[in-house]
Amino acid sequence: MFDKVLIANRGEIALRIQRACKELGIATVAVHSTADADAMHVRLADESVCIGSPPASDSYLNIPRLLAACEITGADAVHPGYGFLSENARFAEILEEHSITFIGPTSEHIRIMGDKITAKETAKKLGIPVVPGSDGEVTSEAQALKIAKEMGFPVLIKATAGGGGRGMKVAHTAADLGLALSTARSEAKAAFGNDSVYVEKYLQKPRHIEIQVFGDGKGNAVHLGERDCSLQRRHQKILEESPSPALNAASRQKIGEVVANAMRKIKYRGAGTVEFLFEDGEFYFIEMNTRLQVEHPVTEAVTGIDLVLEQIRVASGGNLAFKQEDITFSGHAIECRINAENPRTFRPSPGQITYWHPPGGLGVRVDSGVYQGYRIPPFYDSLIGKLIVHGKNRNECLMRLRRALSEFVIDGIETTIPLFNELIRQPDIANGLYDIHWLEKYLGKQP
Ligand code: MV4
Repeated sequence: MFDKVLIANRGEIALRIQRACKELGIATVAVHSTADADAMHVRLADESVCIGSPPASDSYLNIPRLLAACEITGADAVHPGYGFLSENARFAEILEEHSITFIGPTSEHIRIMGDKITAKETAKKLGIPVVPGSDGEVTSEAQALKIAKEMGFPVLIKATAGGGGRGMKVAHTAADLGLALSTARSEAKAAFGNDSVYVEKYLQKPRHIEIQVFGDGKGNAVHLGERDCSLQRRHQKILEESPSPALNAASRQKIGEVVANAMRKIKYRGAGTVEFLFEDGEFYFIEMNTRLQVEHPVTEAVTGIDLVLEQIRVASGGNLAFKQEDITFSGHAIECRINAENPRTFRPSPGQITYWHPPGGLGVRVDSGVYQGYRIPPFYDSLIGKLIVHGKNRNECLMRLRRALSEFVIDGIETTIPLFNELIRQPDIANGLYDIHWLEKYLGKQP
């Protein structure tokens, strides 16, 4: 096992990782920018190193400075959390070259899944159902038109280097195709420095359902059920739940087995998420995330498995602690992302938290990196906490969620809590009847 883990992240996830390290008896190193000197992750770590100025490029994304912090502190492993360098294959590779363990998959697995065409090809070869579309890159309008006519409109042009929705363009008819292609290309070039695109059948009312997987890098792998992340705005997830209200036990087990088998074949190591669109009872692979995700506690709540602790165990060479048949799914969990934002405009609302009273009680978990008196800096994303509620079924979970939200008091800044108070009273949400467009439609209809 590791002696000392450097946590290359900030906020709630840095604390989450510290907790797992503490339980394993591992010392922790926090790194931070000058804007984060007073952050909770710095206060609670065994050691901390200031690595630069507020912009992430000078601190949380700066590989030479992170390496220096490892060297100064003698850390033998790095946990990247989510975002920042968590899916940077080069970072994983550099750490290995310095005999420091990257707590995550191999750089090769990160690289394969970072390129969406290679990811899709890999998924297809492994027997995972994918969205119908072009075989690889599309370079001309004539080629795109041929494919579009074969599968029928509408089609979606996607950036090969994309992900998270950037560089996507819909073409509803052949007349739209030229412009969609050139716009997608130039947006991809601007955003990723790579203008490669591919074409897919556009699914018009899917749900976003993702399967949590976990492997030990030795060919043992399991699935830990799904999370429904369809409630999102501008590709930012707002609320996630497990199990998905749209799945039955048979389809859950079937897709779970397909994905777990694929992970066994590639000898995947650590936590991963295989993302699908789900429409009319069918799953369509879109992407794989080779990291821990923000919404991982939803899976922890229904499986009882500590995903971060297991990530650390397998990264240090341990075997998978459970077999598929050992995993049982219990009850229902919902996570609400508490952002420092105006709940209508979603404009960031940094500033001082003058009062902080998180909810508690049975089935209630709050993961957060803030405290009363803390001043939220304006430089990073606005997630300040997550409320995760568990119940024996969806109804009990919703009852507890309503109660927990009513207890949560945060003063001094605006937060998304009022939005959740509204959402859980909507019949479509109460009944689990929502697709990926529901939230934006709802927000568009509100005064
Ligand atoms: C799609 C799609 C419809 N059809 N692909 C958006 C982000 C990226 N992960 C994939 N995305 C989509 N891919 C096909 N073939 C619709 C989306 C999409 C979406 C997906 C998941 C969650 C929210 C979304 C919001 C808008 C569009």
